[in-house]
Amino acid sequence: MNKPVNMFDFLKKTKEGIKKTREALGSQLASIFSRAKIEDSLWDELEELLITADVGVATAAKLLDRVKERTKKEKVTEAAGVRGILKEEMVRILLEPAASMKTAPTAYQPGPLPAKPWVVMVVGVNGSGKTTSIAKLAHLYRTQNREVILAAGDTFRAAAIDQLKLWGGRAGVDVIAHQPGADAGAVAFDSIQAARNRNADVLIIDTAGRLHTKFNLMEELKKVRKVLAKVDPEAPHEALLVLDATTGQNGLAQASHFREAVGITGIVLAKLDGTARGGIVLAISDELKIPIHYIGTGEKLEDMAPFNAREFVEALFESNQA
Ligand SMILES: Nc1nc2c(ncn2[C@@H]2O[C@H](COP(=O)(O)OP(=O)(O)OP(=O)(O)O)[C@@H](O)[C@H]2O)c(=O)[nH]1
Ligand SMILES: [Mg+2]
Repeated sequence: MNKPVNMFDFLKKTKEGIKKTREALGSQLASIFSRAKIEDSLWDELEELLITADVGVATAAKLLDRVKERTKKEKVTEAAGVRGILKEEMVRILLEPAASMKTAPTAYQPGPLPAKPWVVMVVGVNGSGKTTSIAKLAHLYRTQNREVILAAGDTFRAAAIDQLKLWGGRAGVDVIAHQPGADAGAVAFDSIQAARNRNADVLIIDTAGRLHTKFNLMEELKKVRKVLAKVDPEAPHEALLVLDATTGQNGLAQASHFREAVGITGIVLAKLDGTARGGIVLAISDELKIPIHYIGTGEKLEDMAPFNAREFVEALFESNQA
């Protein structure tokens, strides 16, 4: 069993993971809210800051509209009061997608999973952080002593199979793989059979991020999905889309293709530590309406935390009190 996780560690990881964002936003937020009274320039400065932080033009406008409305309704006159409302409205936007979707159990929580094997398919464009995130997830499941099997469904590159095996070794889990160039559907079929035969708790399937055309890629993902469903009509129980936080708004456009092809249930936002524009979480929640389940906070096996909207927003504003 991998060392159990402590919820406090997750908070620490979240704070470390958004260090760059906090550094970029903290002093500016402090200066915006240091004024005594609310004036027009406060709203302009806030909007500009949110857009710089990658919140996105539409989401920033929506957020500020809600904050302004409440400020008026609640007769708030101090800038400090606006700060509190802003935090609450940010949390609200971040929680909205989860409210409209079936929530999946999280990897680090104890207790039995609703299906055995619990099948997780992981998709995303090339280089977004899929393979690394799979290893991190496997590690989280292992902290609860669950038997995990990984499937090397990215058969497109030989190096991808070796990379997954390397990570599997680090996380202490087995990898089902075929030869490079093999059919990804066949790997999916073998892996779900193997997971059943071995009585594994969790099966996580890596997929290719790059094929000759986007059409081929989406067709391959659909096929993997279909093969899994033949063995277990409920599978995959989760389809996680890995987005690279450093690509910002550009990453959002990709999501719709993956959503159509595989029906995304949640997002893993990788490389959040690599950007000062962590406001992208708000754009993702508001524009894609898909809940963010996990954030990637570094390159190591342990560098992943569950996404907690309240903690995230608190951490974002914390540097501002220093
Ligand atoms: N700093 C940081 N780097 C990360 C994180 N997640 C992944 N990376 C790095 O991003 C790069 C790509 O990660 P991979 O896991 O190989 O991405 P992939 O989506 O599997 O890539 P392909 O298989 O080529 O499509 C690697 O150098 C990782 O170390 C993260 O949360 N933080
Ligand atoms: Mg990969």
